[in-house]
Amino acid sequence: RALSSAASDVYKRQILCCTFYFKIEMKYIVVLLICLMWGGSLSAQQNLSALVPMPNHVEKQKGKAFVVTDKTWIVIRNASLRFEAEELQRMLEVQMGLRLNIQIGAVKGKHIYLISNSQNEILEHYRLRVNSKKLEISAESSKGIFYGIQTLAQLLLGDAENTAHHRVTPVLIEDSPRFAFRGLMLDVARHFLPVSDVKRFIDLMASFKYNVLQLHLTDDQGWRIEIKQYPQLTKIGAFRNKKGSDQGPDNGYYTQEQLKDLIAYAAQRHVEIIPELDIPGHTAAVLAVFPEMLCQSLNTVPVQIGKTTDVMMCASNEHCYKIYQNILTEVAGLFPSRSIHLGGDEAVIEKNWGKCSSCQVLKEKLGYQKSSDLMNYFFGKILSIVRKLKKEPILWCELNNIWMPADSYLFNYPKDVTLVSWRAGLTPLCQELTQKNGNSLIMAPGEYAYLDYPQYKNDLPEYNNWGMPITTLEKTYQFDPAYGDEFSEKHIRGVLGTLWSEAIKDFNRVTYMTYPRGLALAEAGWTQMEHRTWSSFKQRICPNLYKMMKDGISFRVPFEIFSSYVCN
Ligand code: TNX
Repeated sequence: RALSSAASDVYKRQILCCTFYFKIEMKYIVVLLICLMWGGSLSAQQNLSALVPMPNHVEKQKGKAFVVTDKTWIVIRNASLRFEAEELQRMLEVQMGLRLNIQIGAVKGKHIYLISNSQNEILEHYRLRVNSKKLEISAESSKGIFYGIQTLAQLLLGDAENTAHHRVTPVLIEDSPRFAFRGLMLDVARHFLPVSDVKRFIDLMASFKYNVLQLHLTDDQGWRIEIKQYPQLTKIGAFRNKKGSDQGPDNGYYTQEQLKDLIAYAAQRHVEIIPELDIPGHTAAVLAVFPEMLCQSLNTVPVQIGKTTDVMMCASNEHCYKIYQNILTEVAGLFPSRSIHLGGDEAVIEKNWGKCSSCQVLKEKLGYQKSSDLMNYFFGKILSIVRKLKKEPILWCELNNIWMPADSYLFNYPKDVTLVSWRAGLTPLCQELTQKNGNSLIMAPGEYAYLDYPQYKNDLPEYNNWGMPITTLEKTYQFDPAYGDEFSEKHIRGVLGTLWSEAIKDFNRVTYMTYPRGLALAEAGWTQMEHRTWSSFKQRICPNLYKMMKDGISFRVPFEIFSSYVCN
């Protein structure tokens, strides 16, 4: 009976979900029908594994199940694991309908134990042991405990029949990630997302063991972070649509108080927020506020905040460095992350510094050959500010970009800069360069990790406004962050999925573009290649997508991978 009432609940939710989608756009109807049929077939399937990312060591155990009753406690030794215990309590209440008490101290008996032996938050390993006598999650950090809880939640999700009877099947899982950096990037500059939506995004990503959220806070389309010393930055730079409302999609910004709250919210879920302030290109919003940062000999027209433009900060202009010194000081004080991302991508150098007389004078003075060499000067000054603030710089790996002669490198990245490989086709070069020079590398290659690219032919063609390549779920799943080179793995920090938002105006679209490809990237970041297979992944994502549907989270149904065996 428990199962059939759960199933009818499921169907009610599906109908609700259906209405929800229906309201968004008529053309989703076909997708919805597939959802419904799919949901139906899933609710009949109670034993599917739902582990995503796949843990790196799973041993099935013989013996009887652990039975959860209303007398089972969640036991922690001290209050340092209170948040994790409450997470577990919430999860069990949703999945089993039992609200367990949390006990602090040394307790014996058939209970659920969360044991963190130290508080070394760098260590992400956890061990999950289930037998008839106890259920225990142990780790070296609260982060490890949190991940053990996410794994337990997925075990219960994939074993619905036992879960409905409050049973947990015996198992031993020893797990730690392949890469320390497992991130997603939200571009809140092109279209703004309110704090509440970013929090929902964090909830979801944390459940798949992502640990970094990069916020792309500034671009040509908007400046989204309050800087106390320069209130005009948000007063003007955050409002490109004069008639729009205060909070998105075109307008809006985060106050420092909101950001503190968001950072703390993310930290509880073991997600570090890395701020990105993109310079010297992608800067129309700041240049509209501070025209004195432009190359003075060039620009007579006021800069418009709006579309991605060619306009750039001026390398030879001291205002840039003074203003950014102040901005970066506030940013460094606000974000506890050790990293600051400074962009450095798509700088249209010849059109700007190449035509600016004072940049040319500076180029001669420094003995540089090309205008692009001024990137060394520009970032030399900016990076020394960042170092004094005790932060580590990250930049997009921009080697020989499309505005440069084919055989020239843009500039020499100092060793302490972590680079992010992003441009399709350039990853092997970025890998070679960083390995040779000793820089760390984060992998966000366009071929696999660009979440703004369409997921299937003709999927939302109205948003594919600049002919972006299609990146299917299967293609994303093929991503090996080491590009098959185990020797270069050591200098690779991890994986970043980037959701550029020129065409993404609301939270439904954000999650629709992110999932299910975000599940494939989570597994690329966490799971060793030998434990990854596409056929197993295709099955394991089903219960997770089904849960998202029940939770009212929009995602793209990957109908192209359906066949009778996938969800059966
Ligand atoms: C390139 S990726 C950009 C972004 C765009 C994106 C669109 C990168 C470092 N720069 O500014 O939004 O392509 O796919």
